[in-house]
Amino acid sequence: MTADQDLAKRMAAAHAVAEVRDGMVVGIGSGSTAECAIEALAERVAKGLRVVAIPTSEQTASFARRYGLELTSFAEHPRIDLTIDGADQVETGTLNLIKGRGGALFREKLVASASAAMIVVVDETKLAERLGGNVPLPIEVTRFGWQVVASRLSALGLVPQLRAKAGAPFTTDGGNYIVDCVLPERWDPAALDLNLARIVGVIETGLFLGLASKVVVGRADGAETLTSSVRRLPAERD
Ligand code: A5P
Repeated sequence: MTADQDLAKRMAAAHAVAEVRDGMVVGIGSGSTAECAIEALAERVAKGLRVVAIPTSEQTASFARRYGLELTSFAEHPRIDLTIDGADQVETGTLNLIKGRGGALFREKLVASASAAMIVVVDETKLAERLGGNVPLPIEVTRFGWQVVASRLSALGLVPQLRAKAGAPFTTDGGNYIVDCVLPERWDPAALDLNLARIVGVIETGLFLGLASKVVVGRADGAETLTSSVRRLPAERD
């Protein structure tokens, strides 16, 4: 990561964290930009802001603990006021996202879907006119029979590849596998989302449609906020 990219991520994180209010339940995302947000949030907490946070991965949980954030769970707080998370790709016109390069997509999506608002923090390299291209779509699948699931993904026109780490399949916090899928040149996000949901063995996908309320695009010298007019409220998604 270049120094400018690091600055851009911190700038986006600071802008998003400025929207956190006293008493909020905050969803905290995974990845390097979300970690910048945790640091910025911890600074505000040190100055007296009171919040509790729900982490989207074990890695985020331990990072947040190290920064002294108070963590909570859905048992105590089933609704989240605001989630701040990164993304692998943002479609600028719709604010639809691809997420999951870090492998935390299931918890990230559950947390986003339980949140009244979701602010996505990225640098400019994540912006695209259309989702896909050289960014694959991560899909979390069951370990049992993952090969069957992969062949059904192929039948939809995707090119799936089992994610590996240190010579073994990568395992998520939930104990599942991830297949990274190259998307076809032409595809319809809403139709693909529905088709994927019908495949037995697909736990969740990194396609985040209608979940982001805002995207803060950080730059070394400032940040720009993109706003969505199409976010569906949690009640409409239930
Ligand atoms: C984690 O599973 C992903 O969805 C991350 O949000 C994504 O990879 C962004 O990470 P960076 O902020 O490190 O690019």
